[in-house]
Amino acid sequence: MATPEAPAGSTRTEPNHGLRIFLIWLPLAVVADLLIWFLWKPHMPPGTMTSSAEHQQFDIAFMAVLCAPVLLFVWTYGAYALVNWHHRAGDEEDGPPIHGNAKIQATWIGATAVIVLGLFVFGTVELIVPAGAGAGEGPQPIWKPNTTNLLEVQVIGQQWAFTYRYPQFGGMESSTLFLPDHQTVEFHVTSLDVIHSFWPYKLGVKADANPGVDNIAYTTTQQTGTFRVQCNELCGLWHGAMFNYGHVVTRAAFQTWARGVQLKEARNGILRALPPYSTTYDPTVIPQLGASIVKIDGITGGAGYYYPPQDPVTP
Ligand SMILES: [Cu+2]
Repeated sequence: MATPEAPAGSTRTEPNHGLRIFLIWLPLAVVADLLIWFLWKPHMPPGTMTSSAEHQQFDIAFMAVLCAPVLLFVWTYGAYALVNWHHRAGDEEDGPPIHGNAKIQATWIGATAVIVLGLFVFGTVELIVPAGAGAGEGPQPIWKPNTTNLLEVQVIGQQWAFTYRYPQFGGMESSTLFLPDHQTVEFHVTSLDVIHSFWPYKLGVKADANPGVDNIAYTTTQQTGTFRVQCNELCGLWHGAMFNYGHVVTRAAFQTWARGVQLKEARNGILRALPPYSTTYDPTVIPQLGASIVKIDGITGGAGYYYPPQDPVTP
């Protein structure tokens, strides 16, 4: 009886495939990460108009820097395997029946554990440091900004418009959101009817607008410019049309605008007709305030636009 020959694979001396794959992967990963960080990051959404937007841009870029080497490793390994380990003509052998490799297993478990646990810590820190990362934290925020100089702006969603109330300017209300530059803003987001979502994405802010709820979100402006405010919660027939534009302007321009609107609304009676400022908004109190209300242009106190889009005093 003939003794079976040892499989050819077991006698062949193999090059150090792991080292080769590593040496192909390493420069690819370094180049990809440098391109992502220095070329792509400055163009990543949501931009740098506010502190929370900039934090989010940093987070997205940082994640991309982590992901690219993983993706490139999979591609490098795949390409290397295709080139070196594909079936060759005339080779009918099976590969050697190997199983278990303590080094590869330990490397795999170690590397994935470090990545996942690292991301857990990173995500937690990034949520806390920018005071809730621009998302609504409810009426009692856990994470607050390190300043008491806050501009309060109440965001009021209704089918299908946003209006903005400024309690520090006599409770005046505007259909356009103006913010001063280099100012920490405390948004109080609420709704008059159904659930909406306040999403000025270039500000890096997104907060649900629920009726009867005061949902607080923070951000700090750091660049002047125009941004779009979009409703981000399906809220009825004209949800898609529920957007308008806001502006971050210089502090002086903001003061001029806000004082102007306050004066105008004091003069034409709107301030008197608006319900007293509170963190949640109930328009049903308006008709109770007196019969003169229906005579005030722009306030119906009923269904529909409670304070309709109009051209505010622009700075
Ligand atoms: Cu909506």
